Amino acid sequence: MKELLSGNEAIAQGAWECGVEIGVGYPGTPSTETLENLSKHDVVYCEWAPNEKVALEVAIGSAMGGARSLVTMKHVGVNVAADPLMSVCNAGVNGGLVLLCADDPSIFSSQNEQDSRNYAAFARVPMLEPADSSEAHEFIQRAFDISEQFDTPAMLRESMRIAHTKTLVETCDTANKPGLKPFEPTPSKYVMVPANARARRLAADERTDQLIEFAETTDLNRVEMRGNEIGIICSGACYQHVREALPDASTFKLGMSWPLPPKKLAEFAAAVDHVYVVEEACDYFAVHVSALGIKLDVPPCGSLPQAGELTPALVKAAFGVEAPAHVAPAENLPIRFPSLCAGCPHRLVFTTLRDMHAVVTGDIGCYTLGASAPLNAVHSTIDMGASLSMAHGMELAKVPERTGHPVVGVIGDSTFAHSGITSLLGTVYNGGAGTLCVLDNRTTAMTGCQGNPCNGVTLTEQVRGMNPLDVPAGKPLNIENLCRALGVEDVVSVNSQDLKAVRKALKDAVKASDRLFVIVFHSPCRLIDRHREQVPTITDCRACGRCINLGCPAIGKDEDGRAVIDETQCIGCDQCVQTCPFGCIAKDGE
Ligand SMILES: Cc1ncc(C[n+]2csc(CCOP(=O)(O)OP(=O)(O)O)c2C)c(N)n1
Repeated sequence: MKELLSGNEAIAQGAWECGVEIGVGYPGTPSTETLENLSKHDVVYCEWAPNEKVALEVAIGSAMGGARSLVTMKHVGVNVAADPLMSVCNAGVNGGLVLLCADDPSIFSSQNEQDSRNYAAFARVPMLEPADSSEAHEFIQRAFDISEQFDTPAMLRESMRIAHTKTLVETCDTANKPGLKPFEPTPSKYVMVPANARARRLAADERTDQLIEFAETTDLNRVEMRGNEIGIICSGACYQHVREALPDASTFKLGMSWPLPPKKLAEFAAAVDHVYVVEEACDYFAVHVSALGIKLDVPPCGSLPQAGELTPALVKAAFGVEAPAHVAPAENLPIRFPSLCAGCPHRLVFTTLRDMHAVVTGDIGCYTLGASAPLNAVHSTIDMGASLSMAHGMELAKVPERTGHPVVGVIGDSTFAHSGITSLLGTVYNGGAGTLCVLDNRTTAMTGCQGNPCNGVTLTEQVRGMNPLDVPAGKPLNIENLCRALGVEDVVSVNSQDLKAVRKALKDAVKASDRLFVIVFHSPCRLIDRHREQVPTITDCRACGRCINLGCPAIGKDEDGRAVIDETQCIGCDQCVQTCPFGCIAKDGE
């Protein structure tokens, strides 16, 4: 059957067709929908792990137990999973093991730009790179075959463009299940003590030689000769850009980007006058192809950009091909800054921290928007879990004493479960002090409201229609009890929609500067709790700007600077009612 599928949908479909038994991952744009789609197939067991390291370890276990296992994550997730990856690459597999990593060139929705192909070269595991959904569907199946044939984990890399673009895919309506492989305990293969690890390292070297031979002959790597003048080495979405920008150029499309096929690349280079690499946001091919002794040319009109996603227009510009003029957007379009939603339970915590002039070590989630104007309350966002450990570091550097401003770490519920728990443990263990806030909105909002250990809603339940607010079958984590069990003595629970309570909790906590305080703010995300209350009205506004400074998208101002409420966006959360110092905002009858 022909279907129009996104790369993620195609990978899920292909994984089901080739008999994947277990899918495990941690959400992260642009990878998230892969596991959500795979879990729609009842026969495949899928779950969200608390983080990517755990996800990969679960998949290593199920693959070792004989089940074809898929693990999914975004590019930065591979950093978290790198520890098991760098050992399982030597141990190898039993049932096939494929790690899907979704890269984000141009940083549309991430904390950095990094190219996962470097991890394949680092771990010496085969890396496949589809260039459209049809290939995504095929390559996931080929990756499992390669994994089992060569006794290695394999990686499949997609970029945002491949993950979210829909193209036609020829799908099959029956799954070809190889079934579970027998499990034979083989400690010499899986117990990575030095004596075994040394032997496995040599086995991995032999495997690399076999994979290079495979790369020379596989049809995953395709030479398309269209003339002898220009030859371009490329992969993934960049192949599509090259075809569009330079339709007459010969191409070497690498469907397998690690290991490279040295002989085949040298033959291609010899067959053309000029050989170039076209890749985005990284010099992976440039470095690895040059290292094979192939001299690469610089495009006639200058190198391609080092950072960011490529487009056909950028490729054309580098090769001196005229491109249609860029159509500038219409003038005077209203500027829309990213902001927390109307009624977001994170907002009052940030307005309070801003007004207290706190130094806030932030984290990754919707609440990163606490850094945007007019909240301007967050001073760092580095990686998941860093808020709590960085707050401890700031305390060690005596920032509160030296600046007169309290340091407060702020983390979301999913991020707390991902890697905040060990950060908190480090602070407790070392006798640290300070104020740490967990913003529990009952969901992983940033990536599309997935369940997580704090609400206990499993992936299977959610795919079957469960709301994270419903009572789950899984076990929800009691954050307060966990913090107490870790040794934090001062733990308080606060309704994050109650401004007075938010202010009091934060003021009390920062006053006790020699103690460690954890405040757990609770209130559901407005995307999972969609009820709306009466919209308030504004009378005699004095244009003080306090409600405007909430940064609520439902509040604007008229020409005189007086506040106005956009009734279509307002959900009647009362944050502005509580904030107005003059009582000018109220609901009828109150
Ligand atoms: C290592 C890593 N994995 C995954 C992501 C994708 N991601 C960004 S924020 C986030 C979780 C946000 O959930 P939560 O902490 O509950 O905050 P909320 O968005 O609900 O406010 C995830 C999974 C990431 N940025 N980095």
